[in-house]
Amino acid sequence: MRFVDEVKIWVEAGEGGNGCVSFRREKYVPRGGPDGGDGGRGGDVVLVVADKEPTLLDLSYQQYYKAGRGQHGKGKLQHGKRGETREIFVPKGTIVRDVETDDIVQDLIHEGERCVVARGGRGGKGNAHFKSSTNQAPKIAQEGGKGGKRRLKLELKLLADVGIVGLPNAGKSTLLSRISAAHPKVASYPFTTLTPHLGVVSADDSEGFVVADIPGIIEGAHQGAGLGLRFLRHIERTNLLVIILDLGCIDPHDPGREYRIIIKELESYNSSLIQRPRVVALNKVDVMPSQKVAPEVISYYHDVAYPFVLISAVTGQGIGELLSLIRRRTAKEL
Ligand SMILES: Nc1nc2c(ncn2[C@@H]2O[C@H](COP(=O)(O)OP(=O)(O)OP(=O)(O)O)[C@@H](O)[C@H]2O)c(=O)[nH]1
Ligand SMILES: [Mg+2]
Repeated sequence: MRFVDEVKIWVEAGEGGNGCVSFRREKYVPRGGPDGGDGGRGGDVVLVVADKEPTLLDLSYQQYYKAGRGQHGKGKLQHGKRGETREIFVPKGTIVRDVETDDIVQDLIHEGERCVVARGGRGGKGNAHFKSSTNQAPKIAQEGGKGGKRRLKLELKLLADVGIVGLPNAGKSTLLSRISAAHPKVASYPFTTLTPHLGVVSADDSEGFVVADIPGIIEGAHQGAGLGLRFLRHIERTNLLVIILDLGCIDPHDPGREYRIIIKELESYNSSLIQRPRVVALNKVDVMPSQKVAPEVISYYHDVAYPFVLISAVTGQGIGELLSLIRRRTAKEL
């Protein structure tokens, strides 16, 4: 399935129905007064958060959404019916912006949350409202108001507590599938993961947390290399980053090379990401037993990227320690 995390749409609320000009006509009631009913309000356009929508995919097929118009008023003081509300379902984590002003209209987080993005026009008043001592038979009624219309940009930023970042092939997806029930694709070539995946890590004694696995980033991603940095938006809301590195790729003569690339790319995307608490996981320790890991590598990570942990996403070695580090580091936020 395609993963769509940005769309632009037009929304237009319904016009209000017109008020009615009518006079009471009944046998034995000569010159019955004005009895024109009011028009109904136009329908609103409302965004509704629904779990069933994992991405903004459905909205990318349709760009224009209009709510129903209010019915016109009728004689005998009958008011027009309200126009039908137009509901648009969006995933959790959708940020709504007005394209013209670029202001955030709403950040939609909770299941069932609703946000009126275009208000229906008011219903016009029927002539019954315009009767006065000097005008007993008004032949005027009000037209319905126009419905609001605007262009919106919807941006999905997944809601996760922990984000896994790393170069392609480092083992991000393997780690996610190890610690949660998610099954992202794992393969021995770079850029296996093309869209973000979420997994829930459950715990017996405390609340579980949500982990996001995103596509790999490479040097120069901020200039568009590889898949670029656009997927980093899905870890922007996390409380902690797990930076995962492939031990086999680390050169003891320059043990920080890969690590620095990741930090630099995170910084180019959003400098607040490098202030985020983080844990470094040196992966694939099964192919390089811990006692064989060069002391330069250990001392570099000890000094520069503390806390770090040696893990194997395949055998499970060090995963318990990684999870307890994650829990400890996020204890305040989670
Ligand atoms: N030996 C060993 N291999 C691993 C380990 N973790 C991952 N791998 C292998 O490394 C390769 C890449 O793993 P993925 O989980 O797909 O890596 P990724 O970081 O998600 O890669 P992209 O999605 O392409 O960015 C696969 O062949 C995995 O089987 C590990 O702990 N030990
Ligand atoms: Mg992957």
